[in-house]
Amino acid sequence: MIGIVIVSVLYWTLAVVAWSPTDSYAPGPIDCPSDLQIVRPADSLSSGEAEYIKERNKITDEALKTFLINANMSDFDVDNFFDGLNRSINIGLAFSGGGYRAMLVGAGELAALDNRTTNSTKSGLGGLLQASTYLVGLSGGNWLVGSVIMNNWTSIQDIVDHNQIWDLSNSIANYGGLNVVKTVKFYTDINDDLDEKRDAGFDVSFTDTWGRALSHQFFTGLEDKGAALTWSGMTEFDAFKDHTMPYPIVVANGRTPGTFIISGNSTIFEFSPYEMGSWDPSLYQFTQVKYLGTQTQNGKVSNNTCIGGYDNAGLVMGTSSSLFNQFILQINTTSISSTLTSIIETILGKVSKDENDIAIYKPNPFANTTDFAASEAIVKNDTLYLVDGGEDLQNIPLYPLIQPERNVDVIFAFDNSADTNQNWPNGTSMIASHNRQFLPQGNGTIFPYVPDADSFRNLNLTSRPTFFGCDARNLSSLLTNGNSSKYTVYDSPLIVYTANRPFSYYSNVTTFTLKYSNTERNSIIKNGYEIASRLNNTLDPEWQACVGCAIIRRQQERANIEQSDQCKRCFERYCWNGELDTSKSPEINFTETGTTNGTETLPKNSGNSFSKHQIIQSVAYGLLSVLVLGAIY
Ligand SMILES: *[C@@H]1O[C@H](CO)[C@@H](O)[C@H](O)[C@H]1NC(C)=O
Ligand SMILES: *[C@@H]1O[C@H](CO)[C@@H](O)[C@H](O)[C@H]1NC(C)=O
Ligand SMILES: *[C@@H]1O[C@H](CO)[C@@H](O)[C@H](O)[C@H]1NC(C)=O
Ligand SMILES: *[C@@H]1O[C@H](CO)[C@@H](O)[C@H](O)[C@H]1NC(C)=O
Ligand SMILES: *[C@@H]1O[C@H](CO)[C@@H](O)[C@H](O)[C@H]1NC(C)=O
Ligand SMILES: *[C@@H]1O[C@H](CO)[C@@H](O)[C@H](O)[C@H]1NC(C)=O
Ligand SMILES: *[C@@H]1O[C@H](CO)[C@@H](O)[C@H](O)[C@H]1NC(C)=O
Ligand SMILES: *[C@@H]1O[C@H](CO)[C@@H](O)[C@H](O)[C@H]1NC(C)=O
Ligand SMILES: *[C@@H]1O[C@H](CO)[C@@H](O)[C@H](O)[C@H]1NC(C)=O
Ligand SMILES: *[C@@H]1O[C@H](CO)[C@@H](O)[C@H](O)[C@H]1NC(C)=O
Ligand SMILES: *[C@@H]1O[C@H](CO)[C@@H](O)[C@H](O)[C@H]1NC(C)=O
Ligand SMILES: CC(=O)N[C@H]1CO[C@H](CO)[C@@H](O)[C@@H]1O
Repeated sequence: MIGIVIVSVLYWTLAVVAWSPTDSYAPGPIDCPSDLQIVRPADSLSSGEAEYIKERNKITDEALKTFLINANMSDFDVDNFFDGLNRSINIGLAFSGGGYRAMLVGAGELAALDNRTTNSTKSGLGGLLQASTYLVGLSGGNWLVGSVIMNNWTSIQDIVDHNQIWDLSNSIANYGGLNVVKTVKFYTDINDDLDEKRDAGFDVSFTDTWGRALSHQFFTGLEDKGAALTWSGMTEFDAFKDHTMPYPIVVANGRTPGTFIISGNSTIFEFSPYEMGSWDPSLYQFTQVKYLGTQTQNGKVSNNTCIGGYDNAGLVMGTSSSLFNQFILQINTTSISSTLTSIIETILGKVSKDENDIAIYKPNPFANTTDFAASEAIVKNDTLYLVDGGEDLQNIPLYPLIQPERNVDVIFAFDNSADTNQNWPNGTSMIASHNRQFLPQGNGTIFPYVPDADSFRNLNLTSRPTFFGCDARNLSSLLTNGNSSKYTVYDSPLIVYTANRPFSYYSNVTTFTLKYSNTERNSIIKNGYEIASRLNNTLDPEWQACVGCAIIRRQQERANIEQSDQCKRCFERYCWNGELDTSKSPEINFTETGTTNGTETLPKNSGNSFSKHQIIQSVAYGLLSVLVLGAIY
């Protein structure tokens, strides 16, 4: 048994060709055509994505047929529906941020959609993942997406069964637990990696440390713990080459230099396998991920020298989740000892002075790009500053999926945010995404109407999945906002919103809980499965069919096809009908133990600050070790 494990790990290490040119964390020169233009305006999909989607759609068409047949929809002829299609149905999946909670609840939700999960086609929505075109993650949700993708398109079933990654039994700051030697090696290895990048002539930021640390949990099977694993390298995986995986996207925010708070008009960046950049008018450009680190002049490679290996997979995942910024913001609100606070503030103070609290991408590929529209702040700086994708409150990464160029029909939005005091979602992220369309940064995108946070709670819109934008024609008043003559309301996807709820486990652990036993980890994953499957399809035996109704809705509207009676019933059950209830409701207490059926209105009262305290302590010790070791080595 042990022999098999060792052999398979070795095989994997040798077979992956996703490495940086230096075979280490340091970026280094790679060949590229002379005068290569690596920046382009964001007026279309990249050719790489367009090609991928074309091939992927051949697979999703078939997988969607299978899913819809399995969904047992009445008065609906699957073949007939597909015969009438002149395009493919594009399904987008979006997994929110929220630390390990979001990663693990999201993992259960993903498992419910994955036909590789045992029995998921019966007790879940198995096959929906196979029928999906896009898979998007942000912060904790990006750890989920990145872990699955960058481990050769593994499955949650496999992660849980074989325990090769996601050992969270010790906090990341205390990696070895009682094994102090292991912890010391963890920090010295990270320190060495950072030195190599520095020695190669590149600035490192705190996010480099964070990304390397995360990689130890996510790329455990690799001998170098992912030091040389590149994000663009995923294009070398079989599951990418044969288009088995949905097209993955990870979201981060641009931070205006000199500010901490990110507003709704921040620039939203996305990392896809081929490109990094933004659709927002404040940038409206994309560059090739593979060549990050390359010196450019007006988007052209300077000096005929390209750099590779800068796009380390852990760095990209760490960028989308630069949670440490939030410690800086929250440190004064906690009750930790003043000595410790001052130590942490000293460390963090040091870091932030050099703008090191955020991810530094230097050289900035967009520097001096005068040919395309873009804001002064981003283009005029030699450094590109990126932070956690959730810092503009849009904690569900919906933005890449509402871009009309992507032609998405339906988005499954999994919200595992901690909005309320008790760490449950309350729709804040949906509201932020709705509001953004009215800002200049919205740039003609359409996002359906959503109610306020009180109504989300009072109308039980977080107790069960809720469909938004059920009737595209109702969105026509949104179309006039922005210069959108090019688009129609049918370009705005229907959104199936699903919030974190307790079924068999209280999966509302705080965002800063860093330590999970395998039992706890698996319980949260199981609860996630129950959320997405409406308790294994027991709360609503028609749940699969209702999901089918949501998927085909936009096409039915486009083609003017009447919904079946079953779909009409589904929509009455799941669509938000525009009703509001803004009252401040009284608290309702419900049992802390045992299984709930997930439908109760959740109480509002004060949460705890204990684990925040704990985490800041362990982060402080971790940082201290880095500093101490940094001084020694
Ligand atoms: C990735 O997984 C596929 C099966 O899904 C396997 O055929 C392939 O060898 C694996 N690749 C690596 C590099 O391990
Ligand atoms: C999962 O779905 C894919 C695509 O439809 C299919 O090729 C594969 O056989 C299915 N796997 C299982 C275990 O059902
Ligand atoms: C899968 O379903 C079968 C038949 O209903 C059942 O016997 C089996 O225990 C299930 N397996 C799991 C892992 O749930
Ligand atoms: C780039 O942004 C940083 C951080 O705000 C600032 O200190 C620096 O002066 C800027 N550089 C240029 C060339 O504007
Ligand atoms: C965002 O909007 C606010 C208010 O409209 C404005 O003060 C601020 O400068 C804007 N920030 C950016 C980065 O555009
Ligand atoms: C051009 O490349 C050479 C060799 O790599 C290097 O020595 C030189 O500094 C580079 N010049 C610029 C302007 O980057
Ligand atoms: C925390 O409080 C101290 C003292 O009041 C202040 O100097 C510091 O800037 C505050 N830090 C943050 C992140 O607000
Ligand atoms: C922009 O171009 C000017 C003129 O070539 C140069 O001096 C400046 O350093 C460039 N700025 C950046 C951020 O590359
Ligand atoms: C919803 O969450 C936001 C963000 O945490 C919070 O500010 C707001 O008070 C919450 N509102 C309700 C009604 O729960
Ligand atoms: C989780 O939710 C339950 C019920 O709302 C609440 O009693 C508990 O305090 C919450 N736990 C955390 C860590 O917020
Ligand atoms: C929300 O759920 C609670 C508890 O199950 C129920 O009492 C209430 O009537 C529901 N409200 C609506 C608008 O469905
Ligand atoms: C539809 C729309 O408004 N698109 C605009 C997005 O922003 C870019 C850059 O400012 C414009 O060129 C587009 O026309």
